[in-house]
Amino acid sequence: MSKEIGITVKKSEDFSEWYTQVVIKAELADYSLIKGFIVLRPYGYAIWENIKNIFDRMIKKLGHQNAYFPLFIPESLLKKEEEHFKGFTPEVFWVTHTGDTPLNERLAVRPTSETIAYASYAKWIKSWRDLPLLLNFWNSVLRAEIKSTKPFIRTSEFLWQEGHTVHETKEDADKEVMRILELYRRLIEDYLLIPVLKGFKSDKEKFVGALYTTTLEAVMPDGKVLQMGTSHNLGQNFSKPFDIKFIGRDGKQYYAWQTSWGISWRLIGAMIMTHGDDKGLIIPPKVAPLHIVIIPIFYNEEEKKKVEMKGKEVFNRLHKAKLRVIFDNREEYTPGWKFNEWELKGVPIRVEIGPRDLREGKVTLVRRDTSERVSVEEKFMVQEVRKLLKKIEKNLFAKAKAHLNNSIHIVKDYEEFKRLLDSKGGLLKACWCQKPVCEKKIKEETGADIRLIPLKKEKVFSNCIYCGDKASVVAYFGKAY
Ligand code: 86X
Repeated sequence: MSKEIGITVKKSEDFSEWYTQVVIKAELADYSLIKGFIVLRPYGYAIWENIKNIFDRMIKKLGHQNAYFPLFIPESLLKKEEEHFKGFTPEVFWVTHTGDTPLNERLAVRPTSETIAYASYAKWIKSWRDLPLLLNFWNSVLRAEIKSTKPFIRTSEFLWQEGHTVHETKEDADKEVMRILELYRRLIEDYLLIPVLKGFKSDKEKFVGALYTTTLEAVMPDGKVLQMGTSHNLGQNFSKPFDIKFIGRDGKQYYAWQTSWGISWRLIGAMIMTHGDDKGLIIPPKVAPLHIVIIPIFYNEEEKKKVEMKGKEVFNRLHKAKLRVIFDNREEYTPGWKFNEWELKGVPIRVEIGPRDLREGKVTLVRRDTSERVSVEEKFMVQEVRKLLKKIEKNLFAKAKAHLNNSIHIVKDYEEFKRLLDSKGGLLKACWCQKPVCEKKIKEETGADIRLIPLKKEKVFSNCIYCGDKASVVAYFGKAY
C-alpha cells in the first residue's frame, strides 16, 4: 500500500490529523458538499448498525418500544417551553417555504424531539394505566454547528437514539434515568471497550429543561474529555407546559414525570480515538463489521489452487460458527497490500493461509492489536479464534482503563490545577464550594468545566479549589471536545 493510502502521521504526534485520516482512509465516512455534514459510508454504517442493534435489544428487554416522529416542528410548539428554548436558537435550521410559497408558520428541523413528541403524549396519556410510557426514536437531528466540526464528534446532522419516557412518580423517573445510564455504561464499556465515569452534571452544565442530568464521560488520548451519553430526569418541566396529565390511582389528576436520554454516532468517534494506532483503526470485536479477514498466500499456480480451496473451506467453517469473516482472494492486490488495508480498517484478526500452513494442517492467526502471530491446528481454529477475540477485548479494555486511571489527577491547589490542565489535560478531581461563580471563573480562566460530580458523593479533601471557602463536593473538571 502506498504512503498516501496509509496513515501518514503518528497518533502521538498530530492526534487531530491522525483522527481525520483514519476516518477518511478507513472509509468510515467522508466529507460532504455541505460544511459540517458527513457521509456515513458502508463500513461506518455497519458499525453504527451493530451499536444500534445492541442497544435496541437492551431497551426492548426493559419494555421500550420504537416510534417515529416528524422531522419538522412548528415554531410555536418549539417555543412552548420558552426557558428551554432560549439558549438554543442559533442552532436551529428553519424551513420557511414550500416551493416558492412562504409558510404561515416556520418549521424547525428537529434538533431533538421533546416538543413534538410531548404534544402527542398529552393526547395519549389519560390514566395511570397508560404509564409508564417507554418510547425510543432512532432518527437524525440537526443542529447548526458553526464553531468547530469533526467527523462523528461534532457534526450538524447526526444519527442518534432519543428515549422519552413518562412515569407516575418522581421516583419512577429517577429509576428510569439510572437504569438507562447503566445500559449506556454496559454498551460503552462491555461492547465498545471504552471505560467511563458516571456522574451528575452541575446546574450550569445540565440540560436546562431537566431537574437533573446524568452523564458518562471518557478521556480521549489527547487528554480531552468526551461526553458519551446523557440521561435526564425532566421532572414536570415539560408535562406542565405540554399538559401531560393523568388520573392517578386515587382518582385525582397529576402532572406526569418524564425522562429523556440519548447516545449518538459520536460513540464511533470515541471508539476510533480510544483504540486506533499508527496503522489505523482497531475495532472492538463486538461492534466490528468483520471479525476476521482470510488472506491466501502463494508463489505459483499450483499453490494458488490449493490455498484457494483451503481458504474457502476455512471461510465456511468460520462463517458457520457465526463469525463475521471475509475471504480476500482478490488477485489484483499482493498479500502485503491486503495486510495494510485490513490493518487500516481495524479487523481484529487476520488468518493467513500459505503453502507451509497447508503442509502442516495449520493456519496462522495474527492479532490486530498486538501484531502477535500464532500458528494453530486447523481443527482447533474456531475455538482459537474465539479465545483470541476475548483476549483482544481484554487487552483493549485494559489499555483504555489504564489510560483513564492515569488521566485522573487529584488537585488541591489552583496553580497546580492550571499547570496539570495545560500539561496533561484529563480529569482534574477537585473540591468545590458549589457556588456558580467559582465554576464560571474556572471556565473563563482555564477553559475547563465540570464534567461530572460522581454519582456516589466522594469525600471532600480540601477547601474550594477556586475561592478557598469550605467545599461541599468533589467535582471532576476537564476540557471538553
Ligand atoms: C438538549 C436534551 C435531550 C433527548 C438529550 O440530551 C438526549 C436526547 N433530548 C437535548 N438540547 C435541546 O433541547 C436543544 C433544543 C434546541 Cl431548540 C436546539 F436547537 C438544540 C438543542 N440541543 C440540545
